[in-house]
Amino acid sequence: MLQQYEKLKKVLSSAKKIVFFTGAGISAESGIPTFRGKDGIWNKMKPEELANFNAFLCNPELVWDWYQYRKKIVHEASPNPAHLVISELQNYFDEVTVVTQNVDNFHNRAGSKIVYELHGNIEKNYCISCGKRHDFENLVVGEKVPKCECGGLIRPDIVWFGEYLPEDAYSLSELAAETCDVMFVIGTSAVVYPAANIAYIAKRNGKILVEINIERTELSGIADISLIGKAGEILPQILQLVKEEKSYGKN
Ligand code: BV8
Ligand code: ZN
Repeated sequence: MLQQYEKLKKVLSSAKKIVFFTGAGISAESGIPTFRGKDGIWNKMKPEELANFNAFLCNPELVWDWYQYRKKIVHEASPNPAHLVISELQNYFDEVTVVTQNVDNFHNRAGSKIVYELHGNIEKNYCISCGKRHDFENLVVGEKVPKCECGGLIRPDIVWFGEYLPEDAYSLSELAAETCDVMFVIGTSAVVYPAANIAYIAKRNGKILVEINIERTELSGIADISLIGKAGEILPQILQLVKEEKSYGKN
């Protein structure tokens, strides 16, 4: 592991643009359950039962309630040291971009400035009829599933299975993967597509891939550096490393 850190220190000393590609594992230490781990939420129910548009049409209350429940967990939790370090690293590199599959809004709450949310954001909603955004205001409360003034059902602004990812977020993420110096892949099983492509795009463009995970994944075989451990413990060590190499403020 020490050798991996030495290698990482060298890579970071000359790096200018960093991308952090994150998944549910980076929020695990905030108390947010992951999807596929042993305590994963997909073990209790199948994605197709809840995280898809048909499920919402068939049973809007069940799906709406599930997201309200997850939003409550997110509101009672906070970004952990992993999110906070990623935000702090913005002071040591020319550009720090976050590409996240998570919908928990923690990277924004931690102060990261460039955040591309490939699967949406649990704080955002829109009307399925007229598309109007309903991020809290003018929700026709009282009814189980809020309705838009036009009468349409309001849904979470989250990308469900079988739905396209937001065009701008995905293309900007591809560009970041093609133009960065180093990509950190943190807390993802890398089984969901097209999001997982982002790591392969970086690799195809000859970027250094650094994986941080508590276990090996589909990506471990192509990672240049693989740090096994909790993101909330490893990221503060990486910040320490950077502070030894770079001074605060744009380098
Ligand atoms: C699409 C939002 C085009 C919902 C999510 C076969 C049939 C049908 C579809 C497909 C298929 N094959 C491929 C597909 C496409 C499908 C897909 O990829 N399915 C997979 C499951 C096989 N993808 C789609 O449907 C996408 N859309 O393809 O559109 C299209 C359009 C029309 C018609 C056809 C195609 C949309 C995918 C988005 C789905 N939405 N979430 C919600 O959140 O409620 S996916 C869900 O998985 C989350 O967003 C999550 O972010 C994402 C990825 O999971 P991870 O983040 O990696 O989390 P996971 O639990 O898996 O892993 C956690 C990791 O952390 C583990 O490795 C663990 O070891 C590690 N860890 C744990 N603790 C720590 C840690 N690491 C570090 N520190 C710790 N402390
Ligand atoms: Zn509407």
